[in-house]
Amino acid sequence: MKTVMVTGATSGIGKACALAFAKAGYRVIITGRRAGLLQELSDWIRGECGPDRVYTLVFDVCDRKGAEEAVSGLPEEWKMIDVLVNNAGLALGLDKEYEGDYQDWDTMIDTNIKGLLTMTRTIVPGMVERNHGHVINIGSVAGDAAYANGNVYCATKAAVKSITDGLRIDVAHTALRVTLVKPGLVETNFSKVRFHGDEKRADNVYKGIKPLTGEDIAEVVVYAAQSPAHVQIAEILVLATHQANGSVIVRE
Ligand code: NDP
Ligand code: 8X3
Repeated sequence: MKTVMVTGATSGIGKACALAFAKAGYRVIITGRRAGLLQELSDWIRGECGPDRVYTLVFDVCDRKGAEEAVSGLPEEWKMIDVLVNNAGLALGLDKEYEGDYQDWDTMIDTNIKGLLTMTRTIVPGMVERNHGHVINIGSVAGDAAYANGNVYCATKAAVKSITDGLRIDVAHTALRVTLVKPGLVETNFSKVRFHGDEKRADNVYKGIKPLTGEDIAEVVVYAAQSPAHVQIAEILVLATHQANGSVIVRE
């Protein structure tokens, strides 16, 4: 049975990926900072899929030492990770670059870029050693081109694109596969987090358009993971039907 690790599995796309992989027969390592939500998800997977199908790790991807210790503390039977889904990430603020908040910038860079790199640096050496593995990074349409007030968030996702392409080059001599999934508007907690808990402002992001769901993205992620070993889905851009790119959204 294959083992997948999903970072940021407490909510949204990560939670949907964890559930989709569990339903597809994988053993799932779920990670995030909120232990209570991971416990609920773990209980559900245990109940529906079996007691040995889920393992929980609580850590912050920005805490490099904590992340490394969490992974190295996995029981032997969970250490051989077949698929790493680097999903944990966030946007904070939607401000003009010359008015942005330093703390928001630091948190986005530390999480979306440095956290993803920490997980890659921690998990991929074992994959290379075993000559087997798949890294699936969650980028964004925001990484294709900057949109108004998106500046630093867009830059972090452009970095995820470069980091993903770089890894694909660096493991091209192995059997590892590297995939970038770039969603457009997905209705999750993303906008609530971006607007620091302002639910009204968050709801407006999805007004007048049918957004994607976490499940829509999870289906694509599982598809990439399950493609034959000689097929490397390098990059997928997934948009809602009335979204054309990061800036063009046609609302009713
Ligand atoms: P959610 O806010 O619903 O989920 C974000 C997840 O990331 C949570 O599980 C959260 O877990 C985790 N996370 C955030 N910071 C950290 C951290 N420091 N350490 C560990 N886990 C962390 O948003 P989405 O599901 O929408 O976002 C998931 C990914 O998808 C992000 O990378 C986002 O940029 C990307 N994305 C989202 C889109 C959208 O429209 N929603 C579109 C394109 C890409 P916890 O708080 O428990 O730690
Ligand atoms: C999330 C999608 O367009 O809100 O990356 O930035 S968007």
